[in-house]
Amino acid sequence: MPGRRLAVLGVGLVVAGIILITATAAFGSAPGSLPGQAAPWGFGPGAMMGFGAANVGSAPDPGSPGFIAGTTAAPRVVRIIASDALRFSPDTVTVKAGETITFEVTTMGMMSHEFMVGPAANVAADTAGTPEVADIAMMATRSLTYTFNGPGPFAFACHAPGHYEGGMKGVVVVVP
Ligand SMILES: [Cu+2]
Repeated sequence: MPGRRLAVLGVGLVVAGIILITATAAFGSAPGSLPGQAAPWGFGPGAMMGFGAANVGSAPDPGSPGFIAGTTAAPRVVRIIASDALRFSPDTVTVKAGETITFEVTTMGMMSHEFMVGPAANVAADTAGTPEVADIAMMATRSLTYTFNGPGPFAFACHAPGHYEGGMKGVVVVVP
């Protein structure tokens, strides 16, 4: 019966369409990203540097095309991944003197991490009062905004037990 075959074909096309739409939606939000958050590994704005690049998802840094210095009104976003290997990626962040940066720190892995940023000596010593976000759990993102006044040196670190000793730290390079 030609009529029945056409009806079956029609249903098949609708099902194929739904599958296509679902697949597109799945690709649009990277695994691990939460609703309303930009994907930490970059299908969002700034992702053109490619999967696996250290600064995926971050705004252009000083010296890169499109760089806009962060201000207190409009901080520049730097995305950092914290891993089970006790590493931050990237582990070197370049800022312009006086810039305000919002660090968006995402944990990729099972371990919870912390993110402290400030004068290098205070970060190394885990000095009370140094800006910090804690309990960044698996696939969670927490942000911390900091203004880099003065020449530094500045650093960042995770002071979850054993992590700093395991090498979980990074440096902030200040350029004029
Ligand atoms: Cu850690």
